[in-house]
Amino acid sequence: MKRRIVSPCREREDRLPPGQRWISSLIPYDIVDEVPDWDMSSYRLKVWGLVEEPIELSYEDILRLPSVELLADFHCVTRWSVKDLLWEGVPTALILSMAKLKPEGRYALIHCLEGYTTNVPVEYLLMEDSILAYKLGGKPLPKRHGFPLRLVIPSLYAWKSAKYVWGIEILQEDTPGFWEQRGYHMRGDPWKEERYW
Ligand SMILES: Nc1nc2c(c(=O)[nH]1)N[C@H]1C(S)=C(S)[C@@H](COP(=O)(O)O)O[C@H]1N2
Ligand SMILES: [Mo]
Repeated sequence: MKRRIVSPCREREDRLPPGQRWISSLIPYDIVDEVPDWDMSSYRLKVWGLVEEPIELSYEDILRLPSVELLADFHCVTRWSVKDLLWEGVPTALILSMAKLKPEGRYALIHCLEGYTTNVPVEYLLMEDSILAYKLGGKPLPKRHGFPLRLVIPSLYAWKSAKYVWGIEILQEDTPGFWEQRGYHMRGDPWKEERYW
């Protein structure tokens, strides 16, 4: 049996963060109108920056890594939340341990295939319920929800759960991504309503 992780956020007494309401299913949000198709033969997940051993993994390499199932809620800053999504993928902590984080590497900038970026403190990538997902609801991740690989960080607003991920850049300084440059919060904790500046 695959290891199943239940996000601790889902077990909180205040499971629904302040100012949110439950809706029944995900609404796709994208910064581009047309999400391009990717050439999967040349796709690589890269981790670089403040790590001892930069890594490059093909999609096949990723599918061979130990994976987990993750049951988690999803909270968009536009005030909708979705309960109990079942993801499957590789813990981001595993990927970072393969790359051997340097102690001064405290922030990550996540790079996506269509040009989106978002920044997260490394401690959030080390949480047991943060994964790079390639399945949703037991099926291969649909393109509109982030194929080939998407980050899922249940303890932050959904704009940090980047779709179409190809890169994790480890940095010393917190460096704003796409929405963070446009006024979204540098951290984005839904229970603290860290929506905008
Ligand atoms: N690459 C990429 N990831 C992204 C976005 C985006 O525009 N590009 N939008 C974010 C936002 S604002 C939200 S609410 C969620 C939506 O996830 P969904 O499209 O799977 O519903 O994806 C996040 N990840
Ligand atoms: Mo969002």
